[in-house]
Amino acid sequence: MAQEIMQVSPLPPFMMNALQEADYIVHDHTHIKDPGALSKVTALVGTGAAKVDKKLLSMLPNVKLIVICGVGYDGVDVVAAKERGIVVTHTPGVLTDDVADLAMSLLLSIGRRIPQADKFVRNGDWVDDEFALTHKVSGSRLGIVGMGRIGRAIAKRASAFDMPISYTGREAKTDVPYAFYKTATELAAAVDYLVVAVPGGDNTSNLIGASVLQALGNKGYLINIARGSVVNQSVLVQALKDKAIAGAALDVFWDEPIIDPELRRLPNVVLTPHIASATVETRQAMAALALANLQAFYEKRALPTPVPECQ
Ligand code: 8YV
Repeated sequence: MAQEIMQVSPLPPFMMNALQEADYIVHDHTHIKDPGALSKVTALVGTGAAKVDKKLLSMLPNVKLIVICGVGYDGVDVVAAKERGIVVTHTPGVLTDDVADLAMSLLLSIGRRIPQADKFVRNGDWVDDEFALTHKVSGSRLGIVGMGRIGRAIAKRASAFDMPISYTGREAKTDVPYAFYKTATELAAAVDYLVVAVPGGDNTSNLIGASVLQALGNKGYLINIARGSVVNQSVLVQALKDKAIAGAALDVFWDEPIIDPELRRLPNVVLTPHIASATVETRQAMAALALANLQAFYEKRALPTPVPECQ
């Protein structure tokens, strides 16, 4: 019998196709309202952008699984899910390289002003002007907020650029050779580039605020490939306007895809549309892992990648 599942965010076509090929009946939560139909749904599927709160869960009496196609699941109320005996899965590991690659790309882009240089050439400005000198990236100091899988992959890449690496996190790790700072503010004061690589959610909301940006200073750059919620939006925009920091390169935003017009107008930013995991190879691997979790659940096998709280 075909299983009835519900998508809780738009799904990429190859995820949708894979679900349909595997014979799942996929409902869309923006269309299904009838309680009889809702009670047939046994699993929810969404991307990292999915919002699954207590209210939504209360409409779905028979849901037993939430499958997130993404490593971040901060939109899911895991506590409420666990109270109901619902297991949450995500897709760690398969996107680490892509996210770290984008973090380095953003770091180089903001440091060497690549988008601005590209615009300079396209606009014909080169004919009677010289592009302003930037600063050397190799050998500059990198601070990573969050030394998890992605933080480590960024550190590995930055090591090849001879960047001294330090980090902050809940605790010092015994298996990395990098300097540990207890707070993001102390870390920011010691580096040229500060990369945010922590999960979103209540524990990290507004972690990067005024004191961190002040410590980073007018020669420091902020890079965020984690979640917009980790950085205090208005404080960052003000710091960029005042040139209290040198610049920011952001792949994630507070209310994406709606971007603060003030931020869009600033010259000292590089902005990308949440593309850290957006390669064909990685999105396919994420979809395959999400599907593997779903299939394991219905076949009553151990789930490949439950979130840590559900292990
Ligand atoms: C995507 C992400 O936004 O994995 C995450 O946490 O933010 C991204 O990979 C996403 O979930 C796309 O499906």
